Amino acid sequence: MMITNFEERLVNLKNNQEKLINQNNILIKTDNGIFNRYQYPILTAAHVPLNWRYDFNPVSNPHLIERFGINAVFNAGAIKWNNKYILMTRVEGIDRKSFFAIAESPNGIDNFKFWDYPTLMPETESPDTNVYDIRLVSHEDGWIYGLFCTERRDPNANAGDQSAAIAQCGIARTKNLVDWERLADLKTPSPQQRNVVLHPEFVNGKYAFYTRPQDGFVEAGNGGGIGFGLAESMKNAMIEKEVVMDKKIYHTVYESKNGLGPAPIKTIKGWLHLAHGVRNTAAGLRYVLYMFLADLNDPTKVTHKPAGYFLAPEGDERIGDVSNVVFSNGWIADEDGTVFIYYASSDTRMHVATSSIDQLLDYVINNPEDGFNSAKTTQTIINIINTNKKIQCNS
Ligand code: M1P
Repeated sequence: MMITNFEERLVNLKNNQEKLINQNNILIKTDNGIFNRYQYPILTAAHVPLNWRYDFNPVSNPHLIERFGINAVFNAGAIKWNNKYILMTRVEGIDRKSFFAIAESPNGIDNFKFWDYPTLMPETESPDTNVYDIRLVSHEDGWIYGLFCTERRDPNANAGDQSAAIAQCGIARTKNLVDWERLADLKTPSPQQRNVVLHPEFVNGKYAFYTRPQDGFVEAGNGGGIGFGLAESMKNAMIEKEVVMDKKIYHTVYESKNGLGPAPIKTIKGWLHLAHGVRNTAAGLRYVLYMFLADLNDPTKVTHKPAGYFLAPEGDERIGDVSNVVFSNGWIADEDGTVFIYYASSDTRMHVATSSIDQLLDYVINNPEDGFNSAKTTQTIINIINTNKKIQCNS
C-alpha cells in the first residue's frame, strides 16, 4: 500500500514537472511598443529538479517527503553559450541561503531546464554566508567573469543583532561555466558594495567596473548612485577612485537607491544600460527597471535617459516574497538584434521580455527626459499633443 502510494506520487511529481518545463510560452503584446512580455514565468521554484529536493529511495523516504525545499528562483545572470540561452539563477532554499544554478533554453523564452548540479562556488579564506545576483560577462580578455554579491555577518554587530551584514562584490571566472576560479573580493573606497558589474571591454587598458557604493547593508545612505571605477587587474582587483555616473535624484523612480542591472550592450549609438531604481512608499520599497545610454568613448558619460521606468511590476509580478519588485541582472542581445530581457518579480520567479536594439535605442534616445517637476511633465505632454495636432492639420 505504502509502496504504491510512493510510486504514484513520484510519477505525478515527475509528470507535473515535465509538463511545466515543456510548456510553451505565449507572447503578450504590450501597447507601449517598446517590449513584449510573456504569459508564463520562465523559471520558478517548481522548476528545480526533483532529485535535488527528494530522496527517491522508498526505504529511507517511505512517504516521499521533500527533504530540502526551494523557496524561490530569481535574479539570474545571462549569457549566450554554445547557441543556448543560459541563465545563472539565484536559487534560494527554504533555509534562506542563496546559491547559483544554471538553466538553459534552446530559444530564450521557454523550456528552461536546470543543469544536473547547482554551481558550487569556491570560497575565499573568508567564507560567504550568502551569495547572489551574479552578472555574467564575456570579457575581451577571454574569460567569462561572474561578479556577485557576497554577504557576511558584520563582525562589529552587537551579539543581539543578527541582521547586520556586510555586502561586497565577489569575483569568479570560468571558461566553461562549470569550473570556477574564485578571485579576491573587489576592494573599493566604499564601506559596502552591491550590484557591481564588469564592463566587457578594457577602458584605458584597465578593467572597468560599475559599482553601487553604499554606507549600510540596506540603505545606500550618502553613497548610492551607479558608480564607475578602474582596476589594474582582476586578481586582487582594487578600485582607488569611484565616480558616480548616475546618481539618486529627489522625486524620481530612483530616489532611494539604484543599481546597474546586467553589463551594458554595445550599440552603434552608445552603451545601452538597464538598471533598477528604488523609491519608498507607504507600502514599502518599490523596485522598477529603467534605461539609459552612455557614450561609446567615455562610458561614464550618460548621453540619454528617458523619464521614469521602462518596466514596472504588473499583475501577479507584484506579489511574492518581497512584493512590488522587478529586478534584472541578465539580458542577451542576439545577432539579429533581438534582445531578451530576463527579470525577476518580487524576489520569487524569473520572467522574460523581448525587444530589439532598434526599439530600445529609439526609446532611450527619443523618449522625453525627466523634467523633475509637474509643470515640465505637463509641458512634455502638451508638446506631444501639439505635434499630433500639426500632423492632423497637415493630413
Ligand atoms: O529585494 C529587492 C532586491 O534588494 C537588493 O537589491 P538592492 O541592493 O539594489 O536594493 C538585493 O538583495 C536584490 O537581490 C533584491 O532583489
